[in-house]
Amino acid sequence: MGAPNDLNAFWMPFTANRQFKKNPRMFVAADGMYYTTADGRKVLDGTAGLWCCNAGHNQPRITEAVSKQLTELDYAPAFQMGHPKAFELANRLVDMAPDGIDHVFYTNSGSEAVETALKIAIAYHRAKGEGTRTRLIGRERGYHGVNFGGISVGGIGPNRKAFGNLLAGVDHMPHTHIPENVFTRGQPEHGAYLADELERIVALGDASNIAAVIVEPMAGSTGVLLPPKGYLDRLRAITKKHGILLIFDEVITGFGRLGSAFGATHYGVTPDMMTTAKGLTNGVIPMGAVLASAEIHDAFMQGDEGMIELFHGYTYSGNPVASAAGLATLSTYQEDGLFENARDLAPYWEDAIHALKGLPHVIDIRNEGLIGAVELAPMSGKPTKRAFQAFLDAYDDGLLIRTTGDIIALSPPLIMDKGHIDELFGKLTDVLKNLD
Ligand code: PXG
Repeated sequence: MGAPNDLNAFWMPFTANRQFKKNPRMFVAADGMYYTTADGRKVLDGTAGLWCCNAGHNQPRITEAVSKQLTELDYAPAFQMGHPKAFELANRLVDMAPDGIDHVFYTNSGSEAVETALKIAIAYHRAKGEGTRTRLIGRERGYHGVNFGGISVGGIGPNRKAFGNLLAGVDHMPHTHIPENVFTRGQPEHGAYLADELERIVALGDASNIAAVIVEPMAGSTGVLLPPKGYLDRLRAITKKHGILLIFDEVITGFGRLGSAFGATHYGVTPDMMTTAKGLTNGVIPMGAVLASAEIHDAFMQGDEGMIELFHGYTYSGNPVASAAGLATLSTYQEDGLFENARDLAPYWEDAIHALKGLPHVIDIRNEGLIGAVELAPMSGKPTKRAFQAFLDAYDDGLLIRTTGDIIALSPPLIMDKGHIDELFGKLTDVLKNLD
């Protein structure tokens, strides 16, 4: 048997395991905007954990709600049984969502929300008598979690290459990251025309064979790619014209990241379904949710009322403890005005991040709401190394950032203030100045 503190047994996700275990980085506590490391140092959380702790750490209302729920009702069967908080949370989510999005299907993660939405899309068309609509369309550089559907519609090469045939019947639109838009503040001017690529795919595959298009309104994981002005509207118009469902993957853009409840509300474009997770429970208890239009939901509510309408669900769908965490999280966002805080701070954040222009290796900077990216020129012959070194140096300096390729991504908790922004970019400036 391994000793409790032996690091060997835990096969860590998306981690260079051998490198990590030689020189581990451990957090042992967190409060507000800061983590505490095993050696007692404070680290400013520049990434809200993994883009999920939007209300910061150790939020008393969430902690209390979870503790209380554990003693009141720890678990209730998810199939053919219910408990009040899952219904209450669904109503709260629908109230926050754009008009027309009226139903919630619970999952345990963003990846499962994506699989669920893709399955619902295909089954919806079948329920309407259009069973040939099975093809799915994603986008290059898209991240939709790590399950088979998600990596199939996703567009990140390394996440796909080792895993065989993936799903059949998938096409990809081009990503929206074009050189004309470097150093743009907020939404880029150029690139709405890239949505027209969908017309090309429709012409090749025929709309009668296509179930859905899935995109992140703002592509987070690949390194913060903002939608060009007019792009999402055009995608909405083309999908509608062809009877294709539009799914927004809002796992990162949901719950205030852009200064509004969702990317859909921020950009003023309403999809047919939205996938969420992360900020839904402030990352405290795993939970995801698919938000769907009444039209989709109602297409299933046909026939014998005693029959199960959708053969899909998880043991932990709407788990009571996760539901309690979700309710307390939404109350915290609302009562503390955190989405408004993100919106109010956004101009200060924008100025602070763009002030990094001119530092060594910086080739692009992008931002919106409380999210941002600093793209570095890769070291010759060693992609990802330079940004990862920045990550290690920042951690040593007491700042948590996230890197993907040679892009530094920032997505702090929405409780932050101007002092935290100054601290974050002060530290990052020092790191970038001293980077090889
Ligand atoms: N969709 C989107 C848009 C995401 O960003 C998922 C689905 C999957 O969610 P789960 O809960 O299954 O992980 C995500 C997750 C990063 C990073 O640093 C991004 C994610 C997760 C972990 C790290 O870019 N996105």
